[in-house]
Amino acid sequence: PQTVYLEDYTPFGFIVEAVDLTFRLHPTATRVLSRIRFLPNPEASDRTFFLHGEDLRLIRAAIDGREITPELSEAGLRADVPDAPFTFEAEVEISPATNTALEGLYMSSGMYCTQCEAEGFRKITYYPDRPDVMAPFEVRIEGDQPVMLSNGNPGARGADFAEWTDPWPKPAYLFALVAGDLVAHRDSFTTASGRKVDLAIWVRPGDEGKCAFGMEALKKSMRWDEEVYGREYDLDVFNIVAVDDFNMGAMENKGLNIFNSSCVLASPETSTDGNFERIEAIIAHEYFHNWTGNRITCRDWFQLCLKEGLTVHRDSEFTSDMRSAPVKRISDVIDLRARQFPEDQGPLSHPVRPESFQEINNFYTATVYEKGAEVIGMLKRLVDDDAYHRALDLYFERHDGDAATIEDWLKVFEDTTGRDLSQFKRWYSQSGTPRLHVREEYEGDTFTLHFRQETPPTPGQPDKGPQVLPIAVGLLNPNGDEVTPTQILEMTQAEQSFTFEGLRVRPIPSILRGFSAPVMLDHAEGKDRRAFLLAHDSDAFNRWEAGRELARESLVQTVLTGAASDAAYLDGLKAVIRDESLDPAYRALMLGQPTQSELAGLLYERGETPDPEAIHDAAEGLRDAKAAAFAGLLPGLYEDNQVPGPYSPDAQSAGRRALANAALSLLSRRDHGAQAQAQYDRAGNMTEQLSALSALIDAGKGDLALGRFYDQWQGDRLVIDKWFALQVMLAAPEETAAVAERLTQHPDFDMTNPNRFRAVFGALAGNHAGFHYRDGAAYRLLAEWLMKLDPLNPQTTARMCTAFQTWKRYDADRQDMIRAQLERIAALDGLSGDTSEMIGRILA
Ligand code: DPP
Ligand code: ZN
Repeated sequence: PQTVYLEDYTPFGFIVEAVDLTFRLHPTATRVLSRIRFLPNPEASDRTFFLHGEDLRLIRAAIDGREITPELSEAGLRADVPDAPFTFEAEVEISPATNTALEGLYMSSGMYCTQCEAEGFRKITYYPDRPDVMAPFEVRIEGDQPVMLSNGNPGARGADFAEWTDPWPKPAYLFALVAGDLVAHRDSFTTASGRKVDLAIWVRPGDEGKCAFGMEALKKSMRWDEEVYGREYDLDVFNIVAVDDFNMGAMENKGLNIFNSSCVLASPETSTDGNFERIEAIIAHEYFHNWTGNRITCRDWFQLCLKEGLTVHRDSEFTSDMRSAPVKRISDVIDLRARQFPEDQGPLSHPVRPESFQEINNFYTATVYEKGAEVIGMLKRLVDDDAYHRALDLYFERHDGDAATIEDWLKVFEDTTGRDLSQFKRWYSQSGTPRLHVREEYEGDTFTLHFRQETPPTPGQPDKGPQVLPIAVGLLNPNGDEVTPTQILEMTQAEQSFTFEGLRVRPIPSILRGFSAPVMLDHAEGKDRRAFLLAHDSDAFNRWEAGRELARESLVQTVLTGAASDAAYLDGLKAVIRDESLDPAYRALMLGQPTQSELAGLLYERGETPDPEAIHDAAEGLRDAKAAAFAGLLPGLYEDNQVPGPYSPDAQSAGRRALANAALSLLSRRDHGAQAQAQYDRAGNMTEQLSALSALIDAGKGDLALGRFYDQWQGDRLVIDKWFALQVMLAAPEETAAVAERLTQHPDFDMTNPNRFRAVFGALAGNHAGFHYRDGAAYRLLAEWLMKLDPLNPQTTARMCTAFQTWKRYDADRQDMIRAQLERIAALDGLSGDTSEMIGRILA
């Protein structure tokens, strides 16, 4: 595999003026006819005419109507072309039905669909498949499918053809085609300037009843983007299609978003509250890409964070506005710590804007997306909301229609605010999670915070410079009142101190409020201090974080010394969860505790070798301790938060269910699942059904319910995914691998469906103590299945290799076992470039 470097960027030698495509659909022999108008690009020096193309059978090619015999290779086509505008034509044949990689044009349950980001269009026809080549597309689809869709606005159509015109120049990665037996859930939206847009969600017959929620989310997103960013939709139609076999969550193709069905189909009976919230966020995310991604796209794939970081930031803002902002922030930080921190602290660490790659599909990562969004959040904090929106207005005005870069992005902020962002730019180029250490000093009536930052070495980056850190700080009085409201301290040096004058009593600082920078904070506060902040902090995030810190410390002490769960933590937590003035969703988050994987990372960070079984026992012990300490409180909490009446997925109701179900999970540790069984028997929605089932499995009473659940839902692929995942996720450590292996033999296990594969193996990797069980069975099982999947679907295989990314944390025996499995995969004959790059980086 070849490595591509950011610094090697050069523009393409030609401009594409217009693209005309005709598809003659056939499962194994689809013909794609292209007519592409090229002009010499005055800004390019290299006029080599090379078009990407992979797995294509070339039938004929012509330039200006004259047949040519181009030079073909595995990667594409080269030809001699005139030094003047010309039309290139080609006819190729492809086989969607045998395309198991789910990249390019493929079939999913009899339906044709496409996935072209990042480099899938080259599997459809010969084309300069790079995001900086943008052109308007005309598409004609010929076939006998009842519904045939592409990007843009609909044109002529007949019984056996449909035509589509997309007037907005776009890169090939945003091309889409869908054809099949589909039904529409329709609606419409009138834009701020009064244009009516026809909206449709297309699904397989039988799924019509699962579209209403997604449609509402789409309309809310369209309105929100007008109100908050001044961005209107720009075509006559907006189509969404649900597809069962899809590598990603969803794809923002211009005017024709394609969704993994798990990320759009929703009904109270089959979807949990968590599913509903996620669907709303993903619909918003893909819709927001219409401006941040499509109208303004990326110059090259190194700039992926330009559209992804910004669009994740925008969808987080949207969710905060639609639901609870503190709950969203806490959830985002939980997710960042679970997915991005381990990546940034291990062998796969890379900058938000990577500088080289072999396979771009391997860089659709938590770092590019979620850390990319954190970087934008910091920028906004540093310049303030008002300047942020002025900078965004300038960005849209200046770069509409462009394929832009991070330099362009930062320049609009510099031009708007007059700030120099050259040091801030390190957030895009420097990998690794900064550690922020803080020391307090109080003298006279002056309180000083001394900060020190450092970022440990990461692959390819031994030395780091200090980063710009916006540190949100507030000060409290010992009586719990806030004496200094939140302010942003802007740290730019390796060591820096900030003073607060005129404080007659020593204040208690609340540092990094709202998680104002994605760092690991090292603040040697005692337990009492944390308990104080848990009781009094006016910043909802830091109040939660204080509880989290107490929980972490309690768990670490249990692991290292066998100490009992911390009574101060349990007392403080009790006061919070019984406080009815607090949002139930927030209280439910308070009842949660750090994941076992997070604890393993924390122990490793402190120079200890994490023992997964000891961590598992400590985590279970803390749950038991909560169940005992809150025994008097839980039944009331459970009863009071039942939500009567018909199910509604709104944030309020979901929050109450979350709290009731958190209570249920603790209750069932003492009543052996009696309450959970009662809930299972009467459950009227998936949230209640699934949490009851989890509590039953946890109490060792799940077998009967699991059987009933399967019988009830065996016709519903998405629900059966939950059935697969739950069993592996909740299996006892010593049984986890065996449970997963048994499930792979189930007739419903289908490795070619990414959702099903992830249901089993994502859950296997997520069951920390089970995955790392000392016999190594789970390592072997995962490796075996990755080797089976790689020839079929390299993208999903490569993604799942991340299960091994934390391997250096563990003891020598586990490391040996994991290394053996990684080497076994690496040695596989014909291993894909995707997987080979991932294994190489993990082993390096
Ligand atoms: N479809 C993926 C996303 O929206 C990649 N663009 O993030
Ligand atoms: Zn995206």
